[in-house]
Amino acid sequence: MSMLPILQVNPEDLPAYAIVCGDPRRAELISRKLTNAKELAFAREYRTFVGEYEGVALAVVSHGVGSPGAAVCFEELIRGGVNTLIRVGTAGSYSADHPAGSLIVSTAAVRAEGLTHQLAPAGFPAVADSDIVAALYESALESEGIVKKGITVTLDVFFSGVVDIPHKQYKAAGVLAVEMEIAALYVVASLRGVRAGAILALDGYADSDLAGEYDPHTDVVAKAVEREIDTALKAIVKLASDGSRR
Ligand code: R1X
Repeated sequence: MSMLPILQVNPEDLPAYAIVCGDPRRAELISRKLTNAKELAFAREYRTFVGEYEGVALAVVSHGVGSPGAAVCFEELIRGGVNTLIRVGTAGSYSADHPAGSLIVSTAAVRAEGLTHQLAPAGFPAVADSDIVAALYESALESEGIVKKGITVTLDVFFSGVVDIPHKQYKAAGVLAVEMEIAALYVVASLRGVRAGAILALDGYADSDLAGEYDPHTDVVAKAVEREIDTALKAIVKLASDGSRR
């Protein structure tokens, strides 16, 4: 197969496992935890590394902000042979029960964005792979700090306009956190027959009753990001050692 046109990566260089994250700098940070880490490409917002963690080959790829751009990344990785994708991201919390610095494992995402509605019919679920959820949650419990698993919501909007986003309804329905890419990841993975999951470090509140000034650049958030990266890497090792599930 020829070069993936947007990621600018040769599919032959891609392993089965990938950690995906929004920020190209975070991809580099994660790659430092790998042995034999190698940068394959940095095209637009998509920065691709490969390497090994405890003997398991994986890619680390940044997907940028927002579902349409992120979906381009997910689609090309899957075309290139990746069959297990874990998003390591940040999100805003809906509850003081899980403040900034906590982790959330997303079991499913509300499709409150535009992209997946151009991919799949209304009512199609954006749902995580249950083995990935279990591996992420079990791994997170092995480290100190809050971790919850449940439904998250994926929006297109970051800075609000004049339209009311029904945060109160999402919160009342038990949604844990809001971010901008998971619905795309889960729907693309389902349509293409691969497995996906996501873990989020909370970096503030999405609920206006709780929100102060947004500052994701704190020690608490940095520690949570470090914890979710280690959790995702451990989860990949668990998944790779349990070949019978696949
Ligand atoms: O998913 C959201 C988006 O990628 C979370 O953080 C970014 C915006 O700051």
